[in-house]
Amino acid sequence: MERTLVLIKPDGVRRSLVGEVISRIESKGYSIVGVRMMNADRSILEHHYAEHQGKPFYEPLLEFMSSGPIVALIAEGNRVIEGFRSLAGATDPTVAAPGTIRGDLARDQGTKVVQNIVHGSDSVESATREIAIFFPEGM
Ligand code: IDP
Ligand code: MG
Repeated sequence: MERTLVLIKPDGVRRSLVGEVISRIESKGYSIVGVRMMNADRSILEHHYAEHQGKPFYEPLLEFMSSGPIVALIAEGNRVIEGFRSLAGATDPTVAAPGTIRGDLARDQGTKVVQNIVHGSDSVESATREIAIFFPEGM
């Protein structure tokens, strides 16, 4: 069974959208098989966002992601990686389709980094890598 890593980012936690995000994942029919609330430290975020190192939004991204607690989730189901990316919507919340998490719940705040409520793994390889970062003891 396929698994993906979902993060509810600090903006989602601050705005009390943890239940809403989990509800959308469960309503779609996926199972939540792991959950962990945490304050992500810099080393965990550097590891998680290694592909973005050097980009102009990299430092603001790490700063934002460590600005408050996050919730890490493992969601499970056939094609859940693609399915959660579809539930999340486009990276830019201004143009993310209505009906998606980002399209319904986020907007451009004029910040250096886009605040868009959730992260979802984008491939089997990144899901495996990212789940190991946030759930090092396994799940
Ligand atoms: P994704 O979260 O939709 O997979 P990525 O390209 O992996 O998007 O980028 C990681 C995160 O970095 C995004 O979710 C968003 O918070 C932020 N980000 C991505 N591209 C930009 C940008 O062009 N400007 C500002 N922030 C960005
Ligand atoms: Mg990504």
